[in-house]
Amino acid sequence: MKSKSPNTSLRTGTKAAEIRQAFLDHLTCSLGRLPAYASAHDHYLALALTVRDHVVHLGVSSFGGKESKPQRRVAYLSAEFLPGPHLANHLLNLGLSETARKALASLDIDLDAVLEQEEEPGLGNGGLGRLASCYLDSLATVGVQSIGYGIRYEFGIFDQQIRDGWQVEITDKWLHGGNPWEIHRPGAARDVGFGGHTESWTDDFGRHRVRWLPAITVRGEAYDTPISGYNSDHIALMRLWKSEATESFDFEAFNHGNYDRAVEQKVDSENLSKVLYPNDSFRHGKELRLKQQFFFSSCSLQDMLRILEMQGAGPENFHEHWAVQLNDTHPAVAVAELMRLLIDVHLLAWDQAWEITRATFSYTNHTLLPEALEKWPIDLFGELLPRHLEIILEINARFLDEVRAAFPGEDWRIARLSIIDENGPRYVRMAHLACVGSHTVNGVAELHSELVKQTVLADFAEIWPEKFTNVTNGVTPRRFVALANPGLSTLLSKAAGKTWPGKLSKLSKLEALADDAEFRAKWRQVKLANKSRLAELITERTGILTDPTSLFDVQVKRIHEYKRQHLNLLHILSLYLKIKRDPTADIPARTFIFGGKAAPGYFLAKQIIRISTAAGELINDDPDIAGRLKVVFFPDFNVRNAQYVYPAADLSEQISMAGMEASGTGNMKMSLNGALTIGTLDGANVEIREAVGEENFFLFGLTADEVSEVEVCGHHPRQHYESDTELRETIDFIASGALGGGSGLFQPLIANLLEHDPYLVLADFRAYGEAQQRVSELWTNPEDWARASILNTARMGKFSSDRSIREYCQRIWKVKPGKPSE
Ligand code: NBX
Repeated sequence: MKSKSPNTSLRTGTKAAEIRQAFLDHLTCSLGRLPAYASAHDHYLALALTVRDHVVHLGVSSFGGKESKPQRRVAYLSAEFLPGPHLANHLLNLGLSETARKALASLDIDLDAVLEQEEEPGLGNGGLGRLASCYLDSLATVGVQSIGYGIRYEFGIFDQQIRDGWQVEITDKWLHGGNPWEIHRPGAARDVGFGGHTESWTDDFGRHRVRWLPAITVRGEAYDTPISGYNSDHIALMRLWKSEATESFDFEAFNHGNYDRAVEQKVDSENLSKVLYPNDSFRHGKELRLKQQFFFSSCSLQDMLRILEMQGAGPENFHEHWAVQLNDTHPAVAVAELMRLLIDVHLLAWDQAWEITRATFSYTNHTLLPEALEKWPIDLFGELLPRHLEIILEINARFLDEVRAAFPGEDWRIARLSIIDENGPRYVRMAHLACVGSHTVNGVAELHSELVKQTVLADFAEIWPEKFTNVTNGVTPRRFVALANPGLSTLLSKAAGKTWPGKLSKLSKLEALADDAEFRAKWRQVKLANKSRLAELITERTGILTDPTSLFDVQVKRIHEYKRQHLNLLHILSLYLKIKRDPTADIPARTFIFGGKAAPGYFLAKQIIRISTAAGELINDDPDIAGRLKVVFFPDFNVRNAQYVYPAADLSEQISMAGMEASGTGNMKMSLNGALTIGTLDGANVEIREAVGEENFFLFGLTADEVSEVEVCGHHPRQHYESDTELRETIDFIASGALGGGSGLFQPLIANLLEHDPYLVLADFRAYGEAQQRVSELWTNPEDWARASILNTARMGKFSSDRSIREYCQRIWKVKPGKPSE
């Protein structure tokens, strides 16, 4: 039974008349607008402020009360968040969508036009940032007191435009129209030091102490965005830090008449949170990046100590009050910072501080890519954070002493485990720091968690096997089904009851309906409507006409060689050549949809975008093809656009080289929306296939073990080229310049495939083509396809982020959600 809460009336009892009045009040009093002169954007701001009031009310009661025994809270430290537009999501969570629609309609305002006005906060690159936002959604939903800490980048991930077929990056000015969701908290501001030196002193008990005298201090200003939960009285907070210059700075420099220096330092301080690094799979060796990482880690830990003090507890109780999750190694420096705060500032003894630190942190690994593993040159680290380097060296010395004692004479082990990489120029290895400083380390899908233990952290897994675990990622069904796919949602509610968005395993009730022809017809109708909606958007954004009755074959994600968008493109071009050779070839109509951003400096990824736009230019208007194949590059893939794309997918392309994609979450979003997957045994694909049934999943390609074998034995991409006629003709066709731009345009990509092929595109080409053939065959039988589609949705209950969060709560954070599980 649902417990009765004092806030229920706030949600369900709210009338359209109340919303209408609050909206008009905000329009007049908060925005200073006469309703008659208000713009669509003013309408958006006024409704956002109205809804924010409701959410903040819930927040104040869920965080505010004086509890007899405060619960352990969760702090999710993440350099990235990708929440997507807030307004529609809050309305859904609060059960106010229809009430708000009515309220606005009574003023002749269309809610959908208002929702269109919202600018989404693009404070992340891709999967990792979106996962952080799904997790805040679920933390609020299952009822855990939690704060997601991060950086309030002034410029988020760039907006992508396609010009002459190439990606062009445009600055993301997401704050330009004002941000009604955030609340500035001047009282929570914290100062963060950089540079300078350390000195020793002796305390009253004659103990040796160290203090850090930074050369520079930057102020972190706190901005809170409330995150509501579905049908929940809890909210989570997203607390983002903005860097500013401290006044003391300006005064000092001004007083010495050094205006230039004062201005320079002000600019430097403000630059810290200016811009998100736009790379999702490559370490940034830049000093500013390390500054960002330390800045938000330090502000966040100081904030947790401040809250602890308000609760009347001391730093020795830190771990009892806070479970801190490190979202990859980006905030790993927090391990050293918590130690510093405990021993230098709060004067705890080392051993006690270390116990607290290790009981506090846990670390999630999201990648095995060697080029993404963070390491910092020791000199750079020492200059920026001299005290932290001392602490890290001390942590390392003590840790390695323990290893030496346990494994005498095994020096190789010491070198491999050390937090300091000493093979050549010395580096601080952040994954090692995170692992040593955490009680638990997890990967994000079963296969990935195994590979973490066998590869990047193998030496740690050997000495601490119990530290390692898996929590398979999940996605929020609220945003990615209930909001994104209202047609399907209505059908799901009728078939499985209305509670599925909060209890996703209820979808299993659909299974029985897969064999019901009438239900299948409705299912197909919904999909077709979603495809028509996307087709319109595609025409609006690209001018390309697509046929919603064709198979919508979708690959949307960051552009990266390991994700192998070029494998998909080779297949498309091979189909094109087949039809050109034989116009009667039996190939059902398909629309290939790509979307995703390439890191601005990643040349081959940009070539992949260019080749997909070139394929579209070649194929889309070719009279011989007569509309049977279309290729679309959908520009500026982001959370908002994703909500149109996922519901329209028939086929979900999850074709990374096995062992490379840690989990994937787009794979979950599409399968949940009834797409069938064509995929390798990589990341969460393995578990998706297990869940939906192998007969409802198109598997192909080398396994992770086979890939490692090929890597050990060496491989010869040219052999595939030479032995496979279809592959050779396709590659030759690209190399001939037939895609336009001259024969040299795609030479780098072709040369890369033929000479190196690091992600085994050519090795998997044949198996991929055969799997695609099976896709086409099933597609020609719409009833069978619909049955498999229904079973995909029905069996995806496991992949709700609520399930993931409950696992973190139970197995890692040791906190009890307020809402009992299903
Ligand atoms: O994290 C992604 C993985 O590639 C996905 O397989 C996984 O599903 C997802 C969530 O666990 N990793 C990712 O998105 N990484 C980054 O965004 C990233 C950002 C900055 C950076 C390195 C990686 N320096």
